[in-house]
Amino acid sequence: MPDRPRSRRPWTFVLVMASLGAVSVPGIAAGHDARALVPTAGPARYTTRGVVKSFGPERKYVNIAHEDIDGYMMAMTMSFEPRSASQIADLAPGDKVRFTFTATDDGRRRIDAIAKE
Ligand SMILES: [Cu+2]
Repeated sequence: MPDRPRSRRPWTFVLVMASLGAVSVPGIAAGHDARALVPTAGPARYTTRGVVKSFGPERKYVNIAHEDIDGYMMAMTMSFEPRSASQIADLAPGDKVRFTFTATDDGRRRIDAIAKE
């Protein structure tokens, strides 16, 4: 198999970089700024501690005051979705927990594991 002509490679590189959003275009500068607030691309998993504050209807989610999450966000209260109802069935407001969750591209946070401390 002969090598591909080298003259084509720079063009391919530009296409790849453009598809990754690495080539800036003035018209979409604001979009780039917004994305810069998201620390990682693609699903990312984090482990942290927190205090259970409240639950959503039918325990579809749990609001947890979490500690600083390195590389993700500072301490705050936010919602996390269990993967199954049994994951958070025995939790109550005020419980201290340690948990691992996955942050997905669509802004959801799914609990992978959670346990009282
Ligand atoms: Cu948060």
